[in-house]
Amino acid sequence: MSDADEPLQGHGEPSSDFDGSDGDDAPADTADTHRGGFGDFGGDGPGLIDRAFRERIVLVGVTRPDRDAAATDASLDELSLLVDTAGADAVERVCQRRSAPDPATFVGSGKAREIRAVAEEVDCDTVVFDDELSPAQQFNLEKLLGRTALDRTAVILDIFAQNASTPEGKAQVELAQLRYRLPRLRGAGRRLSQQAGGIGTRGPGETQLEVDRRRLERRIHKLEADLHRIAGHRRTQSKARTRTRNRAVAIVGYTNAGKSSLLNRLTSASVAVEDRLFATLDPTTRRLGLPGGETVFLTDTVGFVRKLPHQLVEAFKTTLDVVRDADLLVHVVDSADSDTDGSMAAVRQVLAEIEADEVPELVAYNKSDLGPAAARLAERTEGSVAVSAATGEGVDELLGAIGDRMRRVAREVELVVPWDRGDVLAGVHREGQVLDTTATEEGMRVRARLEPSSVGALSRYLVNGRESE
Ligand SMILES: Nc1nc2c(ncn2[C@@H]2O[C@H](COP(=O)(O)OP(=O)(O)OP(=O)(O)O)[C@@H](O)[C@H]2O)c(=O)[nH]1
Ligand SMILES: [Mg+2]
Repeated sequence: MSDADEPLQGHGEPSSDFDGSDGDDAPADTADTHRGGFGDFGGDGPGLIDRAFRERIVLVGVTRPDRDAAATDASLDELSLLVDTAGADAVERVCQRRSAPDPATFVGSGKAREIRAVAEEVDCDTVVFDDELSPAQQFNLEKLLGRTALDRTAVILDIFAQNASTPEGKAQVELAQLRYRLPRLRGAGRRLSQQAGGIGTRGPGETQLEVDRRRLERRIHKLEADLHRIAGHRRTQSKARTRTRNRAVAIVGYTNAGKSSLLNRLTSASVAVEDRLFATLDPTTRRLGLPGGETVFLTDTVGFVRKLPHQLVEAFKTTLDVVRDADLLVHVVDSADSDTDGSMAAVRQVLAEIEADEVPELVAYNKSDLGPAAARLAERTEGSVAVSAATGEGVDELLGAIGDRMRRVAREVELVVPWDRGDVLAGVHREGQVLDTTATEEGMRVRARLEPSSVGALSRYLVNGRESE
């Protein structure tokens, strides 16, 4: 067995390639880390994680001075839903008010003892913290609590792992998991590698930890290369799209807001719709005809959540390129959500992380069939619409709004401005956003974002047939 195929010790091993091999026979090192199936991400064979029983979980939330207890409670409600989606039951919660996290134990050792007592009382297997724990905090807490300590990130990664179905989705999730796991590799470090001195190791004295780390790093590089290749393929497709001059609209929003339902409603797509968090991981694109006769490409993609792990955002960057490169975002908001503002802020934060915050946004308050909230919210927000993906109510208005916005939004064009037309060049700078300039023999070649009215006036300087719809 080559060393790349061999399971890592006690860490529910990632499969090699996309062949579904698993590491179920990895020797457990539960004596050190208490890791059960839930915290293991359970390997990733072709199917979902098989959960023999539902773990009992205690949730821990910390309220910072700038937040109130209600916000912590709301965040724990959501964590409870995440835990449920991951296949476990939240049976108790512990809250704490604290100005700054304790570097060693996050909550402080006194509070940790209290959590341990609660955990013993309710007989729970795992404690989940609502904020990301550093590797050291996680390790120390497991020692203090005598059971697995996880954070919100691990739970979200676990859900993604269960939901990933395509090779790209699986690779992205595995990459995020490995990046999360790499700094947390420990416990086995005191043992010497059984392979020390063998091919692929650095010789006697290398610890199992070092061997594991190098294997993880190698796997991470392989996944990065695979994803890069897939993204390259997608870029070629999107260039083809540019040539056909269709413009792109991306549906974004909080998880479970109804994004896939809306894509299905507007196009003939049949994306799976579920009352479940992160049902969609892979993007789906369909053609959409607008009332004005134009056609755009509409894409539904992965949903966001508060404190979406940065490892996931990073791993899904290539998928999310479609959001960054879109001409318009339709931001779907669940109007039945009790904190629509907070959810929208969380979505916008992720949009900023993937550099899509400059793309114009059209807000669609969905689920208008459930009550008057959607209409009330739409009234409050200029330019937004109320819609029901379930009944079709408001869909015509939404299509009209997308058409209007597409006619107004700036688009990227390429121009060659003759050297004797300094006035035109000045006009481009004044009216649009110049992205790039190159001096050529015929004149200044300019890549710029311009509004359609300016594009019309400059049409004689446009190049590459990218001028009009
Ligand atoms: N009542 C009502 N329910 C809706 C509406 N739109 C979606 N839903 C329900 O909301 C749930 C989530 O819908 P999806 O379309 O899967 O939501 P999503 O935003 O794609 O979710 P993820 O892919 O998991 O992030 C499902 O149970 C849908 O049936 C609506 O307009 N009205
Ligand atoms: Mg979906």
